[in-house]
Amino acid sequence: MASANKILLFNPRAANHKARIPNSILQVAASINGRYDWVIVDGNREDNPEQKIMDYLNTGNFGFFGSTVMPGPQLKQAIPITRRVRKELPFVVNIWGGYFPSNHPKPVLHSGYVDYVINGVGDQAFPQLIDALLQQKDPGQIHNLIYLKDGKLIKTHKETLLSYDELPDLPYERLHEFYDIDKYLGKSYLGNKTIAYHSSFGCPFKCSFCAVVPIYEARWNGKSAGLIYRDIQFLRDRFGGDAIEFHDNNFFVSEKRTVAFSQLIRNDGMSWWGEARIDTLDKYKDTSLAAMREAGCKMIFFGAESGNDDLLRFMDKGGKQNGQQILRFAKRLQQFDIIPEYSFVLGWPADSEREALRQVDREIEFIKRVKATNPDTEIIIYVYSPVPTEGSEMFKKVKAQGFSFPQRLEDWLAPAWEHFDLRKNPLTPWLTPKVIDRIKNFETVLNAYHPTVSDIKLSPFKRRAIKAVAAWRYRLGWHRYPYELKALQKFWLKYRQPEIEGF
Ligand code: B12
Ligand code: SF4
Repeated sequence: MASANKILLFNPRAANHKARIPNSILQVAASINGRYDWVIVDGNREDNPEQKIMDYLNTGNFGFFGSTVMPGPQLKQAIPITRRVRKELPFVVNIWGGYFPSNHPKPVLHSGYVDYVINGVGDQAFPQLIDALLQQKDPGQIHNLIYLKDGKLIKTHKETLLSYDELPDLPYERLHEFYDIDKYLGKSYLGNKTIAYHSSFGCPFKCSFCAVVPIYEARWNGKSAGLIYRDIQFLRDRFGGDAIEFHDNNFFVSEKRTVAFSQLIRNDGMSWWGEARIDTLDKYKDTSLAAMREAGCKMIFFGAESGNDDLLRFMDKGGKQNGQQILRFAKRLQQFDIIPEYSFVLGWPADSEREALRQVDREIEFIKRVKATNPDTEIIIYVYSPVPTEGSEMFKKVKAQGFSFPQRLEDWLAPAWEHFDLRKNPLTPWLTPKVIDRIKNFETVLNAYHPTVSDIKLSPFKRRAIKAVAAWRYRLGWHRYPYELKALQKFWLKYRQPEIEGF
């Protein structure tokens, strides 16, 4: 079908409530905008995205179906829909990109219905692949591609980084023709119309548990402050955006860029949030932290991970972060009225249930110390879920203990693997139900005794009430069977999980 060169880009449903600007797929759209005709289907904004996709493709004008895929719930739409496209329209080329296929290309390509995986950044690889396929050229010279040739997996050279400043602008106006952008700018702790913005590739560190590492191999490139500010001004003036969530893996790598952005935005009255490392931000000057707060930086997410220095070393946290620093830094941020949001990962690989329980108890004790040091600190708890960081000591230990990922793509749809992706129910041999219960029960008590400020629906009365009910448990360390708290939480509390239901 020579005329079938339109491209359908799909963002499978990832959020149950708050749909936000689908930056992954929008940036891919930017790479072909003006060169190829494209449409976008956002699963977060459609009741029946499958029907919509089939209606588009059945026009016969489309040659390419591209889907972005994170692990977890996005697979629930990406797998069956891509499979159906292959079955009913075998001439359409199916291309997946994003963290899941980049980190798990084998099951994806061996499924028989995904033809190409874009490995990491797609801004050059995607248009080049479309060009090659339309011109019937061998795609073997294109960087960042994974595909099967004669049943063999081919991985082309990996370009880990591109210069963000040289990328084309995101086609917001065109997205608005498909989906009203106002509805992407939701109410949050930060504001009434919160913009989701992504301003940098990668991360310069190599934590051994992190999915960003195999993709970017410890490299980072950020858009310059002036260009970020220009986009934010546009989204503010055109669509009424009044707050920003920076979706970068590590927004604060460059102090110079952060300060420059703060200076630009300081008079706009916009609140903002982003993700950082404790050791990086601890090196920032006091004047920089003050400038950030003055410019609207209200809260920062940090991977604190653990209070145990041996574990921090084991996870390659750069060797620069330690328990004392985590505590001290929580206090330091308090002076600047910036809320530290610390995430801890519990359930690291352990040789026995006893050891796993001991680790969990130590972390619980540490988290309580953090709260005592700066009660404003928000705590997020994850359960460790392995990612394929080949070569790291962590992943070696994980494999040695008998853990392996599913080999068939469909197997990722099993509820247990979905929960695994959500970092809630690991399929890791060392985490027995007893260990999981201990983590969950503590989480329940902690979130009742310290309800999150970001739950904007929780009234001061409910906040006080739930805290009072939980007080004895928190103080005495009696976390078992917290049924009364679970009942109250069900009605009142919404535990903040930045990457599950929104930041
Ligand atoms: C926004 C976001 C979300 C949003 C949803 C986004 C959406 N699509 O609607 C929400 C908050 C719902 C979310 C949820 C989850 N997320 Co999330 N999310 C992100 C975040 C912060 C930004 C994504 C983004 O917009 N990036 C900007 C774009 C430009 O970059 P990109 O996605 O990498 O895209 C480039 C390439 O990957 C490639 N590409 C990507 N897609 C495609 C598609 C095609 C066709 C092509 C050709 C190329 C291509 O080209 C793009 C341009 O270069 C990322 C971290 C990050 N900074 O990327 C985590 C991230 C992707 N999420 C992650 C995870 C694990 C989750 C969860 C599954 C679990 C959890 N507990 O966090 C949940 C799932 C919950 C659910 N209900 O689905 C992990 C994935 C790691 C992994 N193990 O593989 C990340 C990397 C965070 C992290 N560091 O751990 N997430
Ligand atoms: S600092 Fe954060 S994003 Fe960077 S490698 Fe470590 S966990 Fe991943």
